[in-house]
Amino acid sequence: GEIIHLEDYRPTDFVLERVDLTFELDPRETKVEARLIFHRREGVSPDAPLILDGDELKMTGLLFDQEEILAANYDVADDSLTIRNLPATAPFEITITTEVNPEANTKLMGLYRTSNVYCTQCEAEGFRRITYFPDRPDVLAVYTVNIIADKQTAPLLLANGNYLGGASMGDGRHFAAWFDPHPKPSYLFALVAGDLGVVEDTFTTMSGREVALRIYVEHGKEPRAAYAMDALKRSMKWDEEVFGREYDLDIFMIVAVSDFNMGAMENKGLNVFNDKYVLADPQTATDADYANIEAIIAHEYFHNWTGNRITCRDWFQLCLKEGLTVYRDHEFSADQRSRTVKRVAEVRHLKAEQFPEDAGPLAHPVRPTKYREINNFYTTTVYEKGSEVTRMLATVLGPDLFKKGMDLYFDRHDGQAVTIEDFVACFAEVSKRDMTQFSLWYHQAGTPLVTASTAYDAAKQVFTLSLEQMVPPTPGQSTKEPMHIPLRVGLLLEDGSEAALSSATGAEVTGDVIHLVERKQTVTFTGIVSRPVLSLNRGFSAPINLHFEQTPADRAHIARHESDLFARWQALNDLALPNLVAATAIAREGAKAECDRALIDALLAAAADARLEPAFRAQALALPSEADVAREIGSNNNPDAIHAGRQDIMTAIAKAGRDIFSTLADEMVVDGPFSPDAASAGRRALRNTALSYLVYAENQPDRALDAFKSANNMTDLSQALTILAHRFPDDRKTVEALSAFKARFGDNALVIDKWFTIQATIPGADALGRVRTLMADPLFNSTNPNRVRALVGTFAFSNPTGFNRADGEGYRFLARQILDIDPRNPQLAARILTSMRSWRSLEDVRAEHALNALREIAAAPKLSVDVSDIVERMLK
Ligand code: B3K
Ligand code: ZN
Repeated sequence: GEIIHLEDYRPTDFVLERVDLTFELDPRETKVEARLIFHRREGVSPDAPLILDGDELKMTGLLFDQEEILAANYDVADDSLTIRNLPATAPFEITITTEVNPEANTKLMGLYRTSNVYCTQCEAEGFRRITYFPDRPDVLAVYTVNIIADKQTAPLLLANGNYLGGASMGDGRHFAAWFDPHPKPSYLFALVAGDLGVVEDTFTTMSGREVALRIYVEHGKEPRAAYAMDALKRSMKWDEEVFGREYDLDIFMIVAVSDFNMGAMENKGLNVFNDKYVLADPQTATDADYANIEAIIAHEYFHNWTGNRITCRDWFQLCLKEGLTVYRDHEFSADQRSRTVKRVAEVRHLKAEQFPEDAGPLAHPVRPTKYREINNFYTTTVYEKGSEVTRMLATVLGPDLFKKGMDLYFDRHDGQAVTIEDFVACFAEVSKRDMTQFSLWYHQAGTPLVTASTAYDAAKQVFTLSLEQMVPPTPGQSTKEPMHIPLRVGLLLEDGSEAALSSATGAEVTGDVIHLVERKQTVTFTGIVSRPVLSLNRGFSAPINLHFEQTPADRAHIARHESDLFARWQALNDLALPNLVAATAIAREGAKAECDRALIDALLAAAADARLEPAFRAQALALPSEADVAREIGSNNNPDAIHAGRQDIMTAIAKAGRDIFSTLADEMVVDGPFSPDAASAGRRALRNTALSYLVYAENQPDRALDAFKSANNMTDLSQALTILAHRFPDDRKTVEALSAFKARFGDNALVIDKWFTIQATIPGADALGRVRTLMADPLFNSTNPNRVRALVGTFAFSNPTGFNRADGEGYRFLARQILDIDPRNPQLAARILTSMRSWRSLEDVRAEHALNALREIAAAPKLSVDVSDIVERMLK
């Protein structure tokens, strides 16, 4: 658990030239032989030893150029292997034999077993659990992999690259050999062996090469991989068309497994996926599932260029591949679906996940400078804020220069392991802009706060916009420099037109972008003929918190007239938030809150506006979440009051809009066979939103029950069940619906996860008892990460009133769960524990309980580095 610092980076002493691996697979005693060819790097002292990483390894053999190494010349520990007296210049071969136990590998890092399939996960530091190795991303080598296994139980033998050949061995075993011609770091290594079904297709690349595409799933699940295959082909095409990137092997494979610590992994030519992000059909997958599958298939495929062909020099550069690849998958989804709706979903997600991280004890820069456990830095800051920084780069440069910069990056760094500085330098070079200040986005943590105020002088026809920025202090960074904040703006005039921004002085303006670069800046616009309504941070061009006291009338004007549809959604959100905050205060006093007419009118106008696409209208009607309200209030939070206040506002809107909602519920019925396309999904979303409001207005379950009974797809079915469970948890009809759902889908793990999730998120203090009961259900499985996340994770992350019970039982429960999970699977435990990252913004009584629960975890003996790193940072 040492702290690793960015400034300590230096290249390895030895250059790895080639890797030859042979696996003799066995569920409990797998033999791995690694033949590694090295030479000493020029200029390195001839005395320097070769030091390789290891983790929980048992070494059974060690050779130098096929000869035994004298005991005096090496030291073996379970986390490292040191070899001395190696040649000064000549290349040499080290052969290491290790034995590993895949079945006992519950951490799901390295080589493990899932449903009788051998599979690997090596990022970030899993390869060292397979053999001793220079396990770091700047060590790139060409790999040959031989796999030997029992033919009956493992007819399928896969590794990275192209298939070389294979044969039976006569002893009931067989072998296969794979060769990956592209030099890669060990974290991209993968091996899969077992008995799986396959879906096959082909893709012809832009230069006319035919690539074999294969998706492997459990036997019988092949039909559920069709959508993933379609998404893969669309991703391959899109990356050629938009980024000019072509695939580079003869075959591209995806394997879906049911035990996986995260979403998926971009191993070269052999992606391994959590089956949740591969399998879909109308009866079992929701529209959100389809959208996630499309996005994650694309994300992992896009890594082939942003991550694999060009990789990271060290793990501090993680956002080099992750932030950029998230940006690419966001753009892909925007092109495949609705750009505005996608942007709204992204911003909602960013604010719900990244903003709290950036405002709490786990805040860190997009490019961190130190870590204890790298697995704890696969965060929403590195991924989603990293993507926003890439988006801002495109905004600051404009599309043409951004594309030029990307092309230069691909050209210049193909085959290399590079840094954020290398990446940014490409954009500085093509734009001739000094990117030093912009780069602060990578280095300064915390969400900038921009305060805006305006004045209009009718006589002079002058409009002034005063901007001030402040970046809050974060752990380890008490003072901050002003950032380069690109703000897209619109000046909406009374007659519905927009004022030209070309007259602006006081800031650089390019197109509709104001470049805020000083701590304080005043921008003056002349020739403005009427008082304009300012639409600020259009499209969420910068990931900031904005303080701008705008009248409800101006916000309503934006909500109705902005040409930027994202800004319309933002304005509705800005209208709703003060209502929800006020309602919270009233609920805290035990009274019932009223809702402003301006909000109701604006929401209902959007709901009924047939010119707006249904998916957008659904987003407009989805009020800020309880977590959004908590963030807006900022401190001394009482989740019960937030919940009660929000219920009051929902009910008021529901009653006022009853006719509109009832019309929408009828109009938005989707006829014909199910199709997961964005337009149909949008209609379902709007219909289900309308249904949910109607249930608020009527306050009885019949309508949801009817929807549950008549649903012919999982989106409608799970939405109806959610309404029943959340609104009428103890009603006999709800209990019956829940058991009917369970009986119908009992053999489908991914749907049963939904059954757990729906119940884990039922609001109120009774939730904990329900979660405890569900943990005793035979379908609960504490070793399957998806199941644990569906019940324990969702309860902690997504049930504000249940988890934050005033008596602190929720926190104590979580602490016990973390301590129970940690010895088996530290990554999973550490991730779920981050649900407590905002504990300091709770009111005193809850905060005290949360603190005690965190202390209980911190005091436990034998914590993993993963959990102790998180808990210690949360207590600092
Ligand atoms: N690169 C992987 C994540 C690996 C997480 C390791 N703890 C998936 C992705 O971002 O595409
Ligand atoms: Zn990624």
